[in-house]
This record gives sequence, C-alpha cells and structure tokens, in this order.
Amino acid sequence: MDGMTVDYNGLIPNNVGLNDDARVRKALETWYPGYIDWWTQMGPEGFQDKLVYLRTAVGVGSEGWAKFGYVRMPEYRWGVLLAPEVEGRTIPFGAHKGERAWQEVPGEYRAMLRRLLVIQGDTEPASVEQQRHLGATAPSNYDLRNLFQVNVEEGRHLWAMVYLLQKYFGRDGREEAQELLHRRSGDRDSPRMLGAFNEATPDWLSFFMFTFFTDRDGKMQLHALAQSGFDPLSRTCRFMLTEEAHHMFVGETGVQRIVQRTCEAMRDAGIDDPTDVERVRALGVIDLPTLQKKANLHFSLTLDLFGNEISTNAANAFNAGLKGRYREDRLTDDHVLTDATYPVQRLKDGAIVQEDVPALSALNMRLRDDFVTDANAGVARWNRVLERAGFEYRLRLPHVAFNRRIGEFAAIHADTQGRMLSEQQWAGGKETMLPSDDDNRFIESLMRPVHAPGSYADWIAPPRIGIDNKPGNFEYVKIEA
Ligand code: BYC
Ligand code: FE
Ligand code: FE
Repeated sequence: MDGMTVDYNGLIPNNVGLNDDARVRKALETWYPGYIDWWTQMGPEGFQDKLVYLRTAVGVGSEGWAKFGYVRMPEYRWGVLLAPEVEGRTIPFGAHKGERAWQEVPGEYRAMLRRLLVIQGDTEPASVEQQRHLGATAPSNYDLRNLFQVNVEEGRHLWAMVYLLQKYFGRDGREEAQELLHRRSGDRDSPRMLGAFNEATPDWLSFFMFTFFTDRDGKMQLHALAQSGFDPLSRTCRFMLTEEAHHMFVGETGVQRIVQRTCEAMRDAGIDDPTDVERVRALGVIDLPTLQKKANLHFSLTLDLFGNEISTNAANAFNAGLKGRYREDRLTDDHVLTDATYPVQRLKDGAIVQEDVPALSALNMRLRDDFVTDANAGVARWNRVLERAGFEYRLRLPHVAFNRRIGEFAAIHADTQGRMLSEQQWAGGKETMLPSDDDNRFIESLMRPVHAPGSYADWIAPPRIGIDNKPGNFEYVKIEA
C-alpha cells in the first residue's frame, strides 16, 4: 500500500497497514462494538435506519479524497486515516527543534502526550452527544444531511485519537479509549473534560454557532497539533483538518442563510429598524439582536477552551515539541521563543490591561488571538449580507473578557465592550447580551422539522449550491426508506 489509498477490506478502513499489525488491529476490533453501542445510544436520535448521502474518505491525497453515496449511519466506514508521511520531516519547534520527527512516543513526554490525545479525543464524541436531538427539528433535508455528516466525521475523529492511544500507549491507551466511550456530555458524575462540551445544543441556531465557533477551536487546536514533532499525531491532525473545513462551512453558511432570510423578510415587510425585535419576530424569522446574543454566548464559551492566559502546560508542550503554534511552519522567528514576549490582555489591579509576558507562557493566548482573527473573517462575511441588503446593523464579536469561566476574567463581570460591571449591573444587563429564556423560547418555537427535499423552514434561506453539486430538490436523507 502506498499510504495514499485506503484499504477497505477489513472491518476498519485504514491507510496505516492494520493488516500487518495484528496487535493494534485486535485492540481496535475489540473496541469497535463498544463504539457502535455508544453511537447507537448517544449518536443521532432517529434516522439511524435511514439512507443518508454521506461522504466517506477513500484516500488522503489533496485531490478526490472522498466519495459520496447513500449509507445508513451505523454502517458508515469509520476509518483510520493519516496524511502522507513527509520525507525527512524534522521537529519544527521547541527544545528538540531540527531533530528527526519522532515515529515513537518519546518516553519523557509520554504523560503529556497522552493527556493531549485524551483531551482532543474527548471533544469529538461530546459534540455528537450534544447534537443528538437536532434531527427532529432540522430546517431542511439538506441541513439534516449536513448535521449527520458532521456527526459521523466527529465519530471518525474519535477513531483517530483512539488509534494513536492504542497503537502507542499499550494498556493505558486501551483504558483511555474505553473511558472516551464512558464519559457523557453534561453528565453530573462523568462529564466530558472541557466546559463547552457539557453545554446543551438545543436548537439549530446553537448548532450553527457551535460549528462556527467551537469547531473552529477544533481547527486551531488541530493546526497546533499538526505541527507536532510526534509524527503520527501530526499526520493524523493534518487529515482531520481536511474534514474540519466542512464543519466550519456548515456553521458559517448556516448563520449566513439565517441573516439573509431575516433581511429578506424585513425588506418585504418594510422594516428599517432591525432592533424592532417584536415586529421582526412576528415575521417568523430570527431577529439580528438575538443572533448577536447567540454569537456572544458561543464565542465566550469557546474562548474558555483555549485555557488560561498564562499556562505552563502550554509552555511545556511547546518546549517538548508536542504542540506548536498555528502555522508554525510559516512563522519566521526562532521557533524556540526563550527570549520572546507576547502581549496578553490581563486583569491588573481591577483593570483590563495589555501586558507583555514571556511568549512561551502565552501560547494559549497566541492561539486564541489567531482564532479571533479567523472567526472575525467569517463575521465580516455575515456582515456583507447585511450590507448588501442595505442595513446598517452589524454583527460583532464581544470583548474577550465577556462572560468567561476560565482564566483571569472569570473573576469579574464585563460587558461586550470589555467595560467592567458590578454584580448588580451584570444581573441587570445580562439579558441584553446573552440569550434570555424568552429569546430561547422564541427560537424553540421556530424549530419545526422540514424534511421534504427542496423545502426550507421560513427562518432560513436555501443554500446557494447543493452538496456534491446536487440539484435543489435532491433527497439527501431518504426519509421514507
Ligand atoms: N474546561 O494550563 P491551562 C475540537 C484546565 S475542540 C475545563 O491553561 P492548558 C472539537 C486544564 O486542563 C479542540 N478545564 O491548561 C470542536 C488544566 O488542568 P490540569 C480540542 C480546563 O493545558 C467541536 C488547568 O485548567 N482539543 O476538537 O494550557 C466539535 C490549567 O489550565 C479548561 C484541544 O483542546 C476548560 N475549558 O490548556 C468537535 C487540544 N481550560 O491539567 C471537536 C488539546 C483549561 O492542571 N488540549 N482547563 O488538571 C490542550 O491543548 C489543552 O489541554 C487546553 C487547555 C488548550 C484545552
Ligand atoms: Fe472533530
Ligand atoms: Fe469538527
């Protein structure tokens, strides 16, 4: 096998030569029934027996890596896919910079690496659990299919981490792989590891915001891990990123289509003031201030996923050569950073100030800043819809101190502009910045399923083009079959 094509002959499609690796193949085959149990219990509710037009990876090269076809989700071919090996790759950063990339786990960093894999792995099934009820209220057959595509790929991302754990971490790895199937999003006794993955995703606006913001944390973290000196991790993440692009597409275009529909409805009704919430809602579309509040919520929850402003974990992972920066290979500094500083927004004597701190300890913030830049580009594309429709209203990302539970700003209240608020001001003003019960009830009232091919719920515009260039009335999920 050349490593570019995927072997589909065994139970587990792969391009890692599982056929010749009896130990790992057996470990994965032993894990498989538990995975299917988890998928059946915690994966998409309903629709498991329906044919869904899904893409499946058939190769890992940059062109034509996927094929589309109807599959029942439990029969999806989840596989182990690594991007092609780069000949002579060296460790791109940290204390081991320039040494040959590791093909085996460096003993001294075993625990650190295992922790990174487990945290990464834990988020993947968590998101599937969070999204499991959404099929019942999908705004179209097209959106239903996209939800399931994201879900099966997050399932595959779990496989990706489980493969690394089982291949490189022996018994500990097998135990961690079991634990990944046992924790549950939002569970009191055995929750998922990171905060945002224990929140509910109750409606489709939340889903689109989640895939826009939270999957984008996935993108940033995967980029940082794709730089890893541990080559199997790098190759795994590089391939995961090709799938991740679709998740970001689903989120960005989902919100964009909502904005578009709201603008059309306001135009048709002669509404010039988008903040006239009652009138806009009476049209059966989502008003822009509520979209803004949902964005505020999901942005702030996602910022928490970047960890603390100052982090020795992050410095250690970088020094060790395990987790790099976003596009480390395109940066032009020394890639060691022992003498560098980085500006970080901090809380000092009760005020938010920018402070230069040692760059190594600020790596979480650097990645978070790259995330904010990346997210802002998407927000600008939403705003172009508003601009074209002739509205002055703009969506914007809130200040990083707003609504935080991790890091320095967890200790204070701030508004979306970063102005500090007293407990009382926060309690009084919260509902103007975050979705209120009333807002959530309104969104919920719109969540009625539209499953007929080519039809769309009234609050969302159809996509410009179909998946795999299919026509508008294509039946992506065969509801009757
Ligand atoms: N919730 O030194 P610090 C994705 C803990 S998303 C709970 O700042 P560090 C996806 C932290 O664990 C990408 N606990 O931490 C998206 C630490 O605990 P210990 C997921 C938190 O390590 C959508 C302590 O606080 N991948 O793929 O620098 C759908 C000290 O903090 C949180 C990764 O995250 C939190 N939010 O940074 C599907 C990559 N934040 O060890 C999938 C791997 C911090 O002292 N993970 N803590 O007990 C990492 O690189 C790092 O673990 C983190 C945290 C960036 C998450
Ligand atoms: Fe993922
Ligand atoms: Fe994703």
